[in-house]
Amino acid sequence: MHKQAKIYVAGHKGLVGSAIVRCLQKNGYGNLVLRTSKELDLRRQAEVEQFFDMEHPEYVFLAAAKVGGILANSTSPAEFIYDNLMIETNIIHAAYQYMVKKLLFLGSSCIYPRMAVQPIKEEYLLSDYLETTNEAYAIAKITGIELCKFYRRQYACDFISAMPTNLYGINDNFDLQTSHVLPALIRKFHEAKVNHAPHVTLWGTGTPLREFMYVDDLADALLHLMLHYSDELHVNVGTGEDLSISQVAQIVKDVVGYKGEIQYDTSKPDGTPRKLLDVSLLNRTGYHYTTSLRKGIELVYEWYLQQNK
Ligand code: GFB
Repeated sequence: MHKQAKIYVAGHKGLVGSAIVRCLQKNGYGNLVLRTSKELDLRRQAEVEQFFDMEHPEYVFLAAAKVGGILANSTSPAEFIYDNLMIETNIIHAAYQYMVKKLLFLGSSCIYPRMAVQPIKEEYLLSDYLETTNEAYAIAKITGIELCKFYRRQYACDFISAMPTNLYGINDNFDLQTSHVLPALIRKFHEAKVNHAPHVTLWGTGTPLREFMYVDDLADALLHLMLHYSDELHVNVGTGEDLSISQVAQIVKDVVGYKGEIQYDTSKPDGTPRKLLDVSLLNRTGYHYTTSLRKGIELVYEWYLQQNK
């Protein structure tokens, strides 16, 4: 991918898309094609084909998606499956029609079976039942992986798929109903500190284990895969390390400097007990993550304070 290549980052305003843009610009790729969802509704095939016909991007990072935490996924399954199926199908098919040189599709670690053997290898996909709280999103993302695989097989398209673990970073979603856990913890502990609240209430039991990757490390890994990986097997992207929700809550509590108590609302779902990714395939391609969880949380909290002065 030469430095003047025309690169389309679908979903460039989101947590992952904006990190990909930062990473591309940091590495000298300046010829980026970007569209907001108001400028281009990726669920409408005619609009997507018109866009590809006009712009003819050479490379595509498919980071556009409808995403959310455990509550959003479990309360809006029809939106999650419809929006994500339409977005990925339209972009992948248009990339084939308009002869995109290479496309990278982004899924999620929730594609794997709820009780998969840990750490989870890429080959465990579709080997057992999915986690019910996010099966709609998971089925849509599994379909994206299969689309890339079959377009490679039938049309020789160089379309690859990456499956990131739980992500966090600047420009995340901090809405307490729809966000993922880490931004929710940062906001909850910050607001409790500012308001001198005696306790913070978290969801579930605090016992599930999660793996967290700083989004700028993910973006580096995605550029690395775009440059160096070309095969039909999707690639897990993560740190290979996990901890409990209670443990990560303690780190956030300490970084924020909150001194009160932590309580758990067990009426809220825990979700899958664990989803640690086996990242040996990624590591064999030569990529290793660099930002520790504590450092990443410190960077995000610093950014959060700037945004909420
Ligand atoms: O990050 P999260 O919403 O999604 O929740 P998943 C992770 C764990 O944190 C769950 C607990 O056990 C939650 O119960 N948790 C505790 C909280 N307090 C909170 C809180 O205030 N907010 C949130 N959101 N969680 C998602 C999938 O699963 O993982 C998505 O639903 C996607 O589709 C994403 O795959 C990567 O990690 O459980």
